[in-house]
Amino acid sequence: AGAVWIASDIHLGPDTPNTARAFHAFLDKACAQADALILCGDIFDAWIGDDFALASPPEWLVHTLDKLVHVSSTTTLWLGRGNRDFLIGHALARRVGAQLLPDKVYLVTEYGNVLLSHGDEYCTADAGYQRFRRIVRNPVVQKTFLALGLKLRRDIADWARQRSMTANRYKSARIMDVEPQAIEQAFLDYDVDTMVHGHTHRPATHRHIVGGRPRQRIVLPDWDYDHSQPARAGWLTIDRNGPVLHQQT
Ligand code: OKV
Ligand code: MN
Repeated sequence: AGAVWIASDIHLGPDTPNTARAFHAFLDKACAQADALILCGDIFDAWIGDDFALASPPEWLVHTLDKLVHVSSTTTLWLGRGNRDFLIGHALARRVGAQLLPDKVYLVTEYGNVLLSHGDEYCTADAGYQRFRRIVRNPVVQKTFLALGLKLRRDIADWARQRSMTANRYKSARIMDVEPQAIEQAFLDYDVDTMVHGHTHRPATHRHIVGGRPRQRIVLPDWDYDHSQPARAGWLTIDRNGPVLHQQT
């Protein structure tokens, strides 16, 4: 009892049927064993508004929505937004019976206090991304985007994805990872010994000494059963004995 399960970066979309299947199997297991399930961002590879998804959900999405409804009927479901599905809103949360999480979550567990987030906010060395983030997170910009027709929203999303792929080709691994200074500051600001995030797709448990105290930062893996060989997936469980990172490769 008292187990929290956490996963992120599943990146579901129209061309990830195998990842969806693996994720649905994970949801069944979480239903049976977790007291709460937290999905902390990028469950979807793109999200251009709840209205698009809910009015007449595409085939690939229907099954996932039903699964999430089933999960929330059995266990507490929390939904966080990532850098890709940052437009997820209360309509989707209501549709699947989940609660929306704020950007940073101070999670009180039987094991101790944990700072949980998607993780992109710590990638402060990536100036191009942080600029994109500031723009698309502006409420006025979001409201304007959501008022556009579906076709135009799709075209803008395609354009943004193309642009991002081109830009990322010239970014080093260090720039695309979290910035150590931003991590240290978060440990101090939130006064926690454990941080959990996803986003970087570099699963690990990092040991840090910050403010003279040992701390740990657990990075969740991304999921891919469609484009990667071998397939990858994973999640974190936290109960009174502490966090355990479960990895499937
Ligand atoms: C999400 C990312 C595409 C990274 C655009 C205002 C704009 C929202 C949007 C468009 C894109 C989400 C909603 C997507 C994340 C990308 C490419 C790179 C690094 C505006 C509000 F443009 F009008 F200002 N978007 N989509 N990227 O396709 O899901 O995170 S998306
Ligand atoms: Mn991400």
